Amino acid sequence: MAIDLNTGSGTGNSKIKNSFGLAVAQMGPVHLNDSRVAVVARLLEMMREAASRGAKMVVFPELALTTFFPRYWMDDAEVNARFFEPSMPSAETQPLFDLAAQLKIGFYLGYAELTADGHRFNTSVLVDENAKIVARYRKIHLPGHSDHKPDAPFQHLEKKYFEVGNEGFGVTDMLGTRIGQCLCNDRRWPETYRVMSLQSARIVVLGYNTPSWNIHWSEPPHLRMFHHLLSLQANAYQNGLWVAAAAKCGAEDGFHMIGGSAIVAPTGEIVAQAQSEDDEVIFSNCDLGLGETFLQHVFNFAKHRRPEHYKLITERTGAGEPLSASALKTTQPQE
Ligand code: ING
Repeated sequence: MAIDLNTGSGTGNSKIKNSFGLAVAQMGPVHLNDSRVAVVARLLEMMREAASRGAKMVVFPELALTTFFPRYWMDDAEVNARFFEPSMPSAETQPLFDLAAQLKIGFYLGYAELTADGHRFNTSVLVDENAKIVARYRKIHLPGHSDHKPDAPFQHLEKKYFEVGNEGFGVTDMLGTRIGQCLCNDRRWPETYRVMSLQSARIVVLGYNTPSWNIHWSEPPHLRMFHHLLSLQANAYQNGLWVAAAAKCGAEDGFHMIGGSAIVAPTGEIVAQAQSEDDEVIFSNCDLGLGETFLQHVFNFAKHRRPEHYKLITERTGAGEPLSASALKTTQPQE
């Protein structure tokens, strides 16, 4: 069924003609010894709160079911057994799906995926209002390292514990609109959003776990929050998107991660932001037509983009030498 992306069928009790009630459920710390049952109980409570605010969808964080375990050097057998999900839903997460179906609310959930044939991904899923998993995303931009840095205050072993995602940046028609998803470090890369906005996404949702400390240089702490919000705001504006980002934050066994969960409008403005570093639900009635203004004019992709001049973006991985004048020249495309 074709969806008119600009009228949507969102509910939301607001005067906005095509409002979409969107909630972000920020999580406070999850400690090494916290059980999945205890964590899921927190998620259930926030899902109820989100539904009570009129949300059609609630966004949970990256790796929402466990502590941010890439900060620890562990052998694979232990890490697989303690932190990965061999199935979704599982016995512990089934209550989340049951409540979602009861409340008729969709959700995004980040978790560590262990496939039947032993592959490991940092994964998120989009679940519709009937608790059906309608999309899966496997994190593409993996930060950190794969080697053990014993002298560092903590590790960041996403390149050890996860493979690069192999299913691309897809978008999904659900809840009366078109939604894309990504994870944490992906939000810092403009390519992430552009690929999804070129597929006409109207909303991009994501979870993150962002350490406050930089183990590579003494980065002033305020820059973590600044760069996080800058990434969301710039890319929301430049792609005519609503962007919703859910942190898992606070000090997990003493290791601090930033909060700053936010909902950002296609204007680039922050319309809702978490104030705590604990479990907290933020909500906005999003006008799905708001992006139209930008996508019809300043960011009218079809009218203004010139991909014939952008080839380096997909041809080169790292920065290299300047292109020659002749290589820079292109033949004007047929109008
Ligand atoms: N965490 C961090 C993030 O991208 C990071 C890692 C922080 C990279 C700051 C660069 C700068 O938000 C995850 N999990 O990707």
